Amino acid sequence: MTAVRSPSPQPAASGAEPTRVDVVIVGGGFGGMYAVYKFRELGMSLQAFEAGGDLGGVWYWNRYPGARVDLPSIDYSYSFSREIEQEWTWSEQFAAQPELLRYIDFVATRLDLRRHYRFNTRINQAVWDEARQLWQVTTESGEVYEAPYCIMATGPLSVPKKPEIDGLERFQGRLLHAARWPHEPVDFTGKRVGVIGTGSTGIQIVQEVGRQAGELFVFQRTPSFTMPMRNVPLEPAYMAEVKRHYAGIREVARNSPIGGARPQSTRAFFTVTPAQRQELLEDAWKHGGLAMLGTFGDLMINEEANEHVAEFVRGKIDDVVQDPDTARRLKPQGYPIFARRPCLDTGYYETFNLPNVHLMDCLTDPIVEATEKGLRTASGETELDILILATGYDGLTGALLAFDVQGRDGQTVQDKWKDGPRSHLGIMLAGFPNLFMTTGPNGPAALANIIRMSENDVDWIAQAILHLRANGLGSIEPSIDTEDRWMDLVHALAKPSLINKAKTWWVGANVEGKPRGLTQFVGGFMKYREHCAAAAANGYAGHVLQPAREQVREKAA
Ligand code: NA7
Repeated sequence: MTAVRSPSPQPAASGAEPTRVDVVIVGGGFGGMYAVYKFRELGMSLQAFEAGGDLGGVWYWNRYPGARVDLPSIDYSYSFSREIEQEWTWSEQFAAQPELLRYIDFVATRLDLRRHYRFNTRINQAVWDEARQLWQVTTESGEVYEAPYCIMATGPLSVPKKPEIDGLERFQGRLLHAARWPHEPVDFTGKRVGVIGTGSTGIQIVQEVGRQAGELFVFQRTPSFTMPMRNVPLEPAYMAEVKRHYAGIREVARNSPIGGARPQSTRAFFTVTPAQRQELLEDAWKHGGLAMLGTFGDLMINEEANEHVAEFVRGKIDDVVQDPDTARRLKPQGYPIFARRPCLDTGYYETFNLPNVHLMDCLTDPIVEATEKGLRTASGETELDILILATGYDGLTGALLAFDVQGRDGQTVQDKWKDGPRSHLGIMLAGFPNLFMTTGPNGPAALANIIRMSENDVDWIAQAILHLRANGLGSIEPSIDTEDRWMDLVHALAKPSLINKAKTWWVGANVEGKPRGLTQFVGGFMKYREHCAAAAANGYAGHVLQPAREQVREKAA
């Protein structure tokens, strides 16, 4: 693993000449970090930007108590470097946020990635200059960078959703957003704490803060299905074994629907007897993690089968939660299990047996407004010292739509996506030459291991750019026809999926005014990889490739 040392460009001061590089990379999460490494190894000059103060993306921001990855750490880690795989040792099956940040720091330090970044720097605008075949990228403070290639590694979960709760500015206690958590520890001892939101984030917070706070009020609108994580420490002998077999583990991950190993079956639910089903579900429950999702092959298309599994989980809530009324309110109803992101917990339902933890059912008693002292619901005011918003993200499209991105003829992404996101593979957009996304909104980003996807996408982008440079080409973009065909496939696969039956960020239902619909590729990560490979075959047939204009060729020479 040798780093090719290319000089880091100095920023052009406002009003000064633009700084010219080969590649601009926006984002310092897993996708951006790998892109920086990859393009540096290819000998290209680059400049990367990150709005946060350091690398880590969502793991930099989400420092709330209990933050933890819900895929096994061994899968949720880079595979591109054998050295990193061998040198890094995970301590838990599902790593907590501090360990993930340590891993990110280890990778960044080992590969000397930080010197390519400008931190605390937001990009405002990216404009394609057709005559010069390059992107002009402008920072918030007006510095301009120019590059033939621009990579938006901005992630599917980087823009916190604005809560639609009136009066939050009036609240005199401490207001915290899970996705903008302070770097110093927050002391909940003896405090009256409110949490709004019971998705993956809210569940992780509740199970942790419920054991610390004086009183915890959980404002739940839609209950989620959550299953036991059954996290365990990874013993040295086990990790040694993993390190010996990483190549095989990666192979399994790359050829699996979610980009990671988990039990899975093609067996249809009603092909086995009720007793066998019960046994399989019990086994999966005991196994923990996402095993339940893999018990049967038809859970996301057969509503009746899905309902049986949902009822099994509801039964588990009854087994744990002592107060029957609380148990009833915690039970998700009216949408299929796994149609919202399945959550993994460690004692979440048990938390509601603690005398200081109160479930506030916003379905029957909706939040009206925040007040100086706390939160007012239809039935009255709850006084709080700390209010935590675990209200989610403007997912998948929010990050790119936050920029002013202008493609050919001044077309904006806002205009292109006014009826919902459209792209080819979630990587490229017709009309936006040489603009690349990693883990974009029409790939499997929300449904698969984001690190496997980031590696796949960055490798695809690198291959495309190398193809341009090797063939005297100045730009690449999918043809409208290619983009249309990809979107037709995405929609056709999504149509029978039960995911459409829940109101979630996966279908854009959590943000007011956002176009609704499942725009994710639900065909599985392994199939997605096949489509990516096919798109690159035959000299990128299906793409519009423009010859390089003179000055671009000179620069590349
Ligand atoms: P999610 O899964 O979008 O959950 C957000 C939660 O916040 C959800 O329970 C929402 O209820 C609730 N919410 C949002 N706005 C409100 C208002 N105004 N009032 C009451 N409740 C509200 O976000 P997470 O951060 O938990 O998880 C995001 C992803 O991170 C997750 O899918 C994993 O991939 C990791 P609602 O469902 O809208 O009724």
